[in-house]
Amino acid sequence: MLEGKIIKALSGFYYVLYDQRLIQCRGRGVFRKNKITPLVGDEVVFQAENDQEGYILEVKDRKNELVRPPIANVDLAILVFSAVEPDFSPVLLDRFLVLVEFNHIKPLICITKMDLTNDEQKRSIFNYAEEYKRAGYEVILTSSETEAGIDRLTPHLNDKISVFAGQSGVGKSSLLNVLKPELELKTGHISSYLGRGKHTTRHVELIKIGNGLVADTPGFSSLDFSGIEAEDLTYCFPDIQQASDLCKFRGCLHVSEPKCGVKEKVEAGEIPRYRYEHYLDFLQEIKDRKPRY
Ligand SMILES: Nc1nc2c(ncn2[C@@H]2O[C@H](COP(=O)(O)OP(=O)(O)OP(=O)(O)O)[C@@H](O)[C@H]2O)c(=O)[nH]1
Ligand SMILES: [Mg+2]
Ligand SMILES: [Zn+2]
Repeated sequence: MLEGKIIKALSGFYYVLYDQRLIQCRGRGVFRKNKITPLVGDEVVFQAENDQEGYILEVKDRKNELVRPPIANVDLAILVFSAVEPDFSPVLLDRFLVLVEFNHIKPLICITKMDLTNDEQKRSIFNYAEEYKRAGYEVILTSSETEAGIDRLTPHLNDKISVFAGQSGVGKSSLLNVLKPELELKTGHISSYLGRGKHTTRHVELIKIGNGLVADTPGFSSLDFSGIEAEDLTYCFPDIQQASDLCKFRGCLHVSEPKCGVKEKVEAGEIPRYRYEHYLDFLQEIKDRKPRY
């Protein structure tokens, strides 16, 4: 029995990376045994029938599992935002950060298209970058046009499964093309027409970039907070979580409770007010959510 990682799933076959080779496997036994459908990213135990084919016997415990796109064991989410075209959106960034933290994935903030910014826009982005670093995040500023900052991005991919996430048109495919020119991914409007709106059943595949594996489809195609409860939200904001140690009441939601450490840090300017406001907006969104049956 051997162990490997599924890097592609297509028409009933799972392609398991083992010792630099791809073994085409069937899921025989797995479904009946532990009722688990193998996913791209899974660590599996398999039996080889020869050096090209085999069958999967067991799926190892997952550290996380994304639904759309279906990938397991994602280590890093590269949250791609453009500085301009479209303008940088802190509220959308905070939304992605919550989803990523909730799924126990490490986020990396990448703000790209820096070549298109004027001085004032640069200052604003530098300022945001500082604030997000202070909140505990890693931030990298890049341009796919000039390739500035790309060398700082590459080492983060090593020895991990990564997904790129971000709204349409921010420059995800352009970044991947710079990281791996052989990919020749379509950029501009074409990819949006092909990839968005309809439930495409196209397969997910992990591609090798440097020493890491990167999903070829954008992570987090749904941005709603289903599954996240009001009490979870504090833990999805590392800066708010840290400040909450100082809250007088356990279970403080930092809204109107007295002696709230979070509100004190906001007043003192140590937590940016917009982060706190996004927290409140998201909390309200969760509270307003209709129960689903
Ligand atoms: N000047 C400049 N243009 C960029 C940069 N990155 C991307 N673009 C342009 O922005 C547009 C959108 O880039 P894409 O890479 O296709 O964006 P995407 O995030 O993959 O978009 P979807 O596939 O729709 O999700 C294209 O016209 C790119 O040429 C950059 O760093 N600088
Ligand atoms: Mg794209
Ligand atoms: Zn509080």
